[in-house]
Amino acid sequence: MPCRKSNRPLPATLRSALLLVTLCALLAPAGASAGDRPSVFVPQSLYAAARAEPDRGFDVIVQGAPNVGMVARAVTAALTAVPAKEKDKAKEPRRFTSVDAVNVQLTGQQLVYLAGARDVLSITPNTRLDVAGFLNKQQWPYVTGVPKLWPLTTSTGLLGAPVPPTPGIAIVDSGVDAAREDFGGRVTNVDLYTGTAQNAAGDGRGHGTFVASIAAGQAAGYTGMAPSAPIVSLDVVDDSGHGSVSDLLAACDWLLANKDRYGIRVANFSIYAASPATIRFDPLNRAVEKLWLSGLVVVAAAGNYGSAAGPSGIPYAPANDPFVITVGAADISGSVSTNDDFTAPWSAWGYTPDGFAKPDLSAPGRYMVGAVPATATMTTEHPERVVAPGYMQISGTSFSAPVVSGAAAELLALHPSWTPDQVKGALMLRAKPMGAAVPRSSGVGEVYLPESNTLTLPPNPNLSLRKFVVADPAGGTMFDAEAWSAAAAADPLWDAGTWEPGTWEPGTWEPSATWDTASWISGTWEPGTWEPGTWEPGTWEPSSWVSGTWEPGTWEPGTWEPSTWLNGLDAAAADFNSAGGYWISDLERQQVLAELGVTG
Ligand SMILES: [Ca+2]
Ligand SMILES: [Ca+2]
Repeated sequence: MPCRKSNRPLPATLRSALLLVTLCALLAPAGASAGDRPSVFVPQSLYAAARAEPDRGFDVIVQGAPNVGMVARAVTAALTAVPAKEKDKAKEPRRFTSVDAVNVQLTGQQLVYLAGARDVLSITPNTRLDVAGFLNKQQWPYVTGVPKLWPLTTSTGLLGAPVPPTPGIAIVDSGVDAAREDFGGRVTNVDLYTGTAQNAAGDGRGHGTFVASIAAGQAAGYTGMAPSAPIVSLDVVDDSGHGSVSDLLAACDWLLANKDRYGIRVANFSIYAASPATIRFDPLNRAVEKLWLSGLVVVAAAGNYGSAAGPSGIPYAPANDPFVITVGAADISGSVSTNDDFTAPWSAWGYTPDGFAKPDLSAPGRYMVGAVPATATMTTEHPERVVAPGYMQISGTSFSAPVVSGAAAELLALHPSWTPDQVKGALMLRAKPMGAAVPRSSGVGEVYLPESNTLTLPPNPNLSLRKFVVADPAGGTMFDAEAWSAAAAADPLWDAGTWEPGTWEPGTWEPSATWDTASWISGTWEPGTWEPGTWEPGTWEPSSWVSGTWEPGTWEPGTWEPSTWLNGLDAAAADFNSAGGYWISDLERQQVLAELGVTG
């Protein structure tokens, strides 16, 4: 029995001990009985932190083993056996009656000591979020793999702040209902709407609340991608679903001026201008490029004007911009595997007027369930889409974009040094092929976070554009679209010389089935597809109004599919639960205590 307490000498290295831990983790559930239960469940990140900082305080919940009722005594024993220094002594332990558990502040040393106590079941962080809330009844979060990252990004330190901190996500939309439990008080609302139509405080439309809940909701059963990310809502859309390019530009201004103050590193645009645009002249392109070059990851919805008949092209800003991450909508076919996934028939794809292939990648976006205020116009106009009080089921690239925005925030929490280019490269390089998608319709494939997260040096998919980044007379840098245009017109192979294989990790590049290497090498711009005549000034519409971009394509009839819901704790959810921690063997605990000079 490899997990039985052993009297053998301790292994020479911790590596050996960890190997045994792994084996125990695999074997314990089947072989362990109550009598020889080997260990205590501790999230891996918490245990590692306790090991690294034995004198630091950790605010934790210690839960007792079933039917023992001895957890308080075990905690007291630990506090006595491993006394904290006077300055580290914290508040009195708080005992609960509904569960045999104690909330206590332990030093790292005390935590390690308690991790082997016979009467303890688990030691988990006293998060400011409801741990049970990190569960989504839908399948789409498990397609992205994000639940595997939650244990790394949602634990909290002594002061209750997430460790590591997740950067803020700006939701440029119709506003966000800040009072909902979905957001746990993480929302800052900024009203930038200057039109004359009704624009209720919070979110009179409902669209922005839905988008925010997909990106960063925390409610039980409806957890979004980055449940501890601060949310900054920039309201530019009125209660009927309309806004203006002018207000969108004002939102970009606001972000440029305030992103650092609010810790914002991701901006979500599930919205696009109604007039075709070229990056040579469009102010919205210029504005989002400025944000990108200033360190902000800009994520844009591809649009819902696609057709099953063939590519629609991507003529609208900001989705047409080569720098930003443009996201198409995947239909996950009611399964977590991407083998049967395909591009939603209304999800736009194809070339931009400047010849760039879009979208860059895809994310689940069909039959999504998210938060909408009960009084919002989306609810009153489409009551048939309400699947639970305060929650609707809708489809659209509007809801694929926040999946990627949340994914970007998760990656930046774990890799704070990554640039927007690197975040885009990590997401694209490790996207999963969509087995049933029309070639090229999904970009490189579907976002899959666990593998993006393991990259150490993500490639820069915007590398070929970088030589056109110049000093901005107004400060910082800017993209010289005219210089790029001239170079592209003069030389169809304009970017061939900028390709640097060295930026890729050897052997990591795996072209997806839906994207070929040639298009990637050319920075998603294909020689020969760019024609100056593609964009005609005559196609401009004088109106500066942004259309209600989520309608009508997203109100699909008959979209309700019970099969897209998880039934209880299925395999995907169970995978998340087991991925968050490991079982610490008695052997390892003894070794750690020996290192600390404590007798266990
Ligand atoms: Ca609004
Ligand atoms: Ca699937």
